Amino acid sequence: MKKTLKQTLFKKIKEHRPRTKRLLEEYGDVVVDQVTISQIIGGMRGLKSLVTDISYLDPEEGIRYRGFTLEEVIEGLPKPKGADMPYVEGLFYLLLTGDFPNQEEVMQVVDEFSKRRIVPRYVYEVIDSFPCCSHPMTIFSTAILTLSRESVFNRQYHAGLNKKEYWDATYEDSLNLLAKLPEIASYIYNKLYRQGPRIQSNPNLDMGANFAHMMGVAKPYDDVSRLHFIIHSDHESGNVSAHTGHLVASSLSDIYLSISAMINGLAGPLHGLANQEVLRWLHEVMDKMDNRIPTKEEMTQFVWDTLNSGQVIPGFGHAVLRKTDPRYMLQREFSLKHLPEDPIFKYADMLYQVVPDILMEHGKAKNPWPNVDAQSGVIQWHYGVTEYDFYTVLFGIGRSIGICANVIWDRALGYPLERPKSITTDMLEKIAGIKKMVETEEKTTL
Ligand code: AMX
Repeated sequence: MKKTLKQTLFKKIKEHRPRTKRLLEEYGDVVVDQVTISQIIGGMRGLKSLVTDISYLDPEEGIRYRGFTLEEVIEGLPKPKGADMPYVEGLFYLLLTGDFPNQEEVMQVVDEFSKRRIVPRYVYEVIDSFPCCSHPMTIFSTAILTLSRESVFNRQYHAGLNKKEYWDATYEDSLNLLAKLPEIASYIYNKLYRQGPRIQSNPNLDMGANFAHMMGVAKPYDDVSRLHFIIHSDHESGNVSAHTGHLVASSLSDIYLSISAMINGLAGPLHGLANQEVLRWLHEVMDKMDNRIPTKEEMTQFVWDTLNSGQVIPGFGHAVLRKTDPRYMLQREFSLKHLPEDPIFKYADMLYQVVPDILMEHGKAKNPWPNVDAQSGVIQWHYGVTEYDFYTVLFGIGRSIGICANVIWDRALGYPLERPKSITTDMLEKIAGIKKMVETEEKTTL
């Protein structure tokens, strides 16, 4: 009998624990980085102060999951029969263990997800009770929060759980939650935008196919969903959603509280919400153009108008990346294959041609190239999911997979409560030697 994911994971955890222990006990004083005033005031950019083995973001290359590029991940993971994109459940296996699962191993995870997918009725009641015009991310976050009462971790913790077992209960919570996310998200979608009867899930389908089925969207939306969830799952630890998930979980809040919190971070326009902002912005342009494809000059003018009115161009720039996001490129390749003639794709592609040069001339953004959000909504739109307020929920399903994997490992390795130190502006001025200079200046003036 093949080992289960949980058994394989436990073996990896036991192998890894001594590495963390040795680093802490024997090399704890080794200096990794130093911090500047601009990093302290400027959102800690580039400060090496977190650890994760699930993924690493190279500024010049883009994301690698467990050391593998996205192309290698998509190539190496098992795929459902007839699909171009792999099982999302297989990605979860890879993120947790660092190993590509074989067909039998991935099917065990598919089966686990299927068994845990039923959402308690009270969650639907909470969703139904939301006032109209609530943003789907607010509803999604609340629905997840509501599930906290199911937490295995909470139950076991209050009964007296050994620290070494924290990861196990968190693993159970994570699977229970991840399996339910497509059900919750598609319910929110149907409630907000379709008002028809809910499409029941099909326990024989994998996560991507089941989501497409519940959304009521035909093939290849199953592959679109798999691709979307896989490429959005992790982007190392420092981005707002990943960091929030880790931070909240570090106080031993359960996975539901942690994932709900990370969803709230993802809902900001500088982070995950940028994917809906791209579509909103493109539609403003389309309206102004009476749906005609603008010339390069016209599009250039729209971009400058947005910049000159003090707004950012959504879908461009990145806090870490310094080249075109490989997640953008993968989606562009998909679009070139499946929807090259779609007008929205043509609009988005024109942005790709004009925005980088403009941002360079504008001279502010450190990275003028497109990020993941510049393309993801275009694909959704093409397949009929045109309610762009919903796009960040899709991002949230994917991102939850990576954060759950991270939190399970955080607990397995006993990472403590996160608690950096803050100082005051007075103290910073003192460190910079500014206060003394200002006092001297004042005396001179007097
Ligand atoms: N359009 C206009 N100005 C931009 C810009 C863009 N796309 N990207 C960066 N800038 C500006 C910043 O606002 C900042 O201006 P300021 O000095 O007046 O404050 C300046 O360029 C320097 O910023 P930076 O160091 O290059 O970026 P950052 O690390 O501060 O921010 C990000 C990164 C993503 C928030 C920023 O590039 C941005 O706002 N992009 C548009 C929104 C977006 O696409 N977000 C999604 C990112 C990916 C994700 O998380 N899903």
